[in-house]
Amino acid sequence: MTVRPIIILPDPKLRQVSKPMERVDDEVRQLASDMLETMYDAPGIGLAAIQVGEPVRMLVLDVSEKDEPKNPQVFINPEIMARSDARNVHEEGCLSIPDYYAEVERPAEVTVNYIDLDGKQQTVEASGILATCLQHEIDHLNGVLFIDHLSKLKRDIVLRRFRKLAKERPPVRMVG
Ligand code: K1U
Ligand code: ZN
Repeated sequence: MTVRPIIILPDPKLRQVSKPMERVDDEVRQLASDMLETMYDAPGIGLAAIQVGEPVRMLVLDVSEKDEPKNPQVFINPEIMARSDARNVHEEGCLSIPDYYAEVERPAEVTVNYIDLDGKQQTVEASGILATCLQHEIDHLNGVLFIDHLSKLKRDIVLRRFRKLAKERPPVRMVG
């Protein structure tokens, strides 16, 4: 398992629409394992493959509480099949937009179809933080960020801050 670098706003890759995964093989299982390691290391409760630079439709999450056993979950080609009319407001953060948190309103419940690491089709009916996190991560697969759900004024302030930080930050050189 390897902790991979997480790409940060305004990296244009974050706006890419990720491609469906065609098979579940050892390479996919290795990527899932690296993503979980990267998520736990950050730390975070979710991660989409594009956040480690891989434009494929896979996400990982673990929304277990601190006093509960770990519950790593992997979702391949997830699709939202149904959304509740009822909505929830939750404070969200993003590992690609460090140290910025804001309240986002989304459907309170979603039904999601996906493929698991054994290649089996699954369905989950999610509510609470699981529903919020799944929607946040599925947005990443479509090039959408949680700041896109905020007012234009708030979004522009965040974008300006991160463009300035990127200019000050020397580019990361990948070795090997
Ligand atoms: O997608 C991401 O960048 C991960 C993001 C997921 C998320 C958080 C909150 C609401 C919706 C989706 C994060 O994990 S941000 C970090 C975070 O929430 C956290 C960090 C440490 C402990 C607990 C939570
Ligand atoms: Zn995010």
